[in-house]
Amino acid sequence: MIKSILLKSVFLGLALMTFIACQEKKKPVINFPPTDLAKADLLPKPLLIEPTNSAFALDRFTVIHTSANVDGFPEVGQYLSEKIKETIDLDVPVNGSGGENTEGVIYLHQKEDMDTKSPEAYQLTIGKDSILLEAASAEGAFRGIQTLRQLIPEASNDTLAEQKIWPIASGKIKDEPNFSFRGSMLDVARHFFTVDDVKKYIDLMAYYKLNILHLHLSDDQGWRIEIKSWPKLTEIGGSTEVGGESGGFYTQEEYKDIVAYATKQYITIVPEIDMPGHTNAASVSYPFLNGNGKTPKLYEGTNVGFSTFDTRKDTVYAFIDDVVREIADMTPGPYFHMGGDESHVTKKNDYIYFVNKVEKIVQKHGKRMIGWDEIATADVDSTSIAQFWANMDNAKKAAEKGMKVIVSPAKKMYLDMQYDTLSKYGLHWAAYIPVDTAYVWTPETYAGIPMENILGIEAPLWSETIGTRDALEYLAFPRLLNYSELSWTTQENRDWENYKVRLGNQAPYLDRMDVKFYRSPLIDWKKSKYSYNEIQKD
Ligand code: TNX
Repeated sequence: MIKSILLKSVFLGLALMTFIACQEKKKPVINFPPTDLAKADLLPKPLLIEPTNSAFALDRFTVIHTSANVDGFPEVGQYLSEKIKETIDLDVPVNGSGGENTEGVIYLHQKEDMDTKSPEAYQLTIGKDSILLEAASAEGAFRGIQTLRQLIPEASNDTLAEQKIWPIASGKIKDEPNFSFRGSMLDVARHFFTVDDVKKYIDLMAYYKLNILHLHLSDDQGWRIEIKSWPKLTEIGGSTEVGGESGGFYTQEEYKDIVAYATKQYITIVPEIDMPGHTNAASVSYPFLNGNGKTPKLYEGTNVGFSTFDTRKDTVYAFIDDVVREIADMTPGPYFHMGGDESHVTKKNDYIYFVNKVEKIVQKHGKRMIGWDEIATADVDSTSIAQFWANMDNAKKAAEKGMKVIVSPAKKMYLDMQYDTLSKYGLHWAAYIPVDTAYVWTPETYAGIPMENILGIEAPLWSETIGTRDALEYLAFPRLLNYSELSWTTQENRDWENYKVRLGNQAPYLDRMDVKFYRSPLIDWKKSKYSYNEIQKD
């Protein structure tokens, strides 16, 4: 009896929805979930959400219209259209005809006075008939469309109807980032990762509003970027990796391709050439660089701190000038990272002398120098940036010098730290970092330096223990999403209990993207047709 009543009401519901959907154009009144914008699974959580408890119907009559003569807006509209197509197989034309009709339009509109300084700020006003996304710059519009993408349901609400509708909860969102520098780092030196691996990582970063990708391009075990004036760096230095595997490197064309791919998604590439330590691969290629008196051989192990450049040789600086010049020429972003960590066999005075010299070279080529926190022990300029990873005193020293600091504490943010003792990959020299530990801390106060000195945060992924994309994804996901929220969302808006529900609801997206993320038992992962675990069971 109960069963038949239930069946009848399901049938009636479906019939009603089909009827609504079959009405010729003219938007139906939509009164089914999701209509509460405040409950949407947005990650990172926006600054302000005001629900109006109705919905916009995304369907095959929807079009996108953008500010036409503003740099980047039409491209952002095109990007949104492509992502909608990829996700739900719906064609949404951009800047074609039909936009005069005020129903079913997504507007991407430039608004110069956003009453905030952040170029990444945006406002979304979702009504029944239109969605208005306003931003002062295309960068802001790009961040805003990530929010919009996250609001589109994975499946339409009326799968049996001819006219499918994807309802988007209505209301207003005002949003801007907590930090302007929101990064992650890939160590492509200990193990090499292909251009496609990096591009997939960039796609995922963009969806979660991260905007900096730092590439660790050289280390003892490998040199990964073609330098035309010093070809043996990649011929010899790029030939191996940890464990004796075959290594690899990016040609300049490939590097430029990565940069262009990132730029299109408003992500800045920060190239790192680590020196004066972590330079064995360079010194094997050109032994004159070597300063520790030993004849170097290719290195496939995982020890650190045994190599150094000769800091008192002019030819070493001529070499560095070429390397910085060639890389700076291909890098539109403002930064060049010179490493500077763990130079255990470089004498203190030599280290200071070296960092000062390299800083001048980096500046000469128009870039702002970043280095790991040890560089604060040299006489660095206040325009240079220290990346705090281990030594709090160095972070404080940097702030005292008026430098900006990037917060990347190994104990909280190293993506290569194991989740727990059972983790398949990773190290644990700094800590075990389960998913909650990676979220429940405060980057704003952790380093004990004033907020105005904090440029932002970055989560590095070192690759001693990972050689495949699956292994990379196991360590990076889901924790990268935690860092997206820690960097974008204000402290007042962060809450673990609330976050963990939104995180669990990212599983359908991550599965669709075929991300082999670690299904932490702390999280209730939402199931979907894309769940690879489910597929494997079939
Ligand atoms: C420390 S962090 C390093 C890296 C290692 C990493 C492993 C830093 C500046 N140096 O060389 O890969 O630990 O977790």
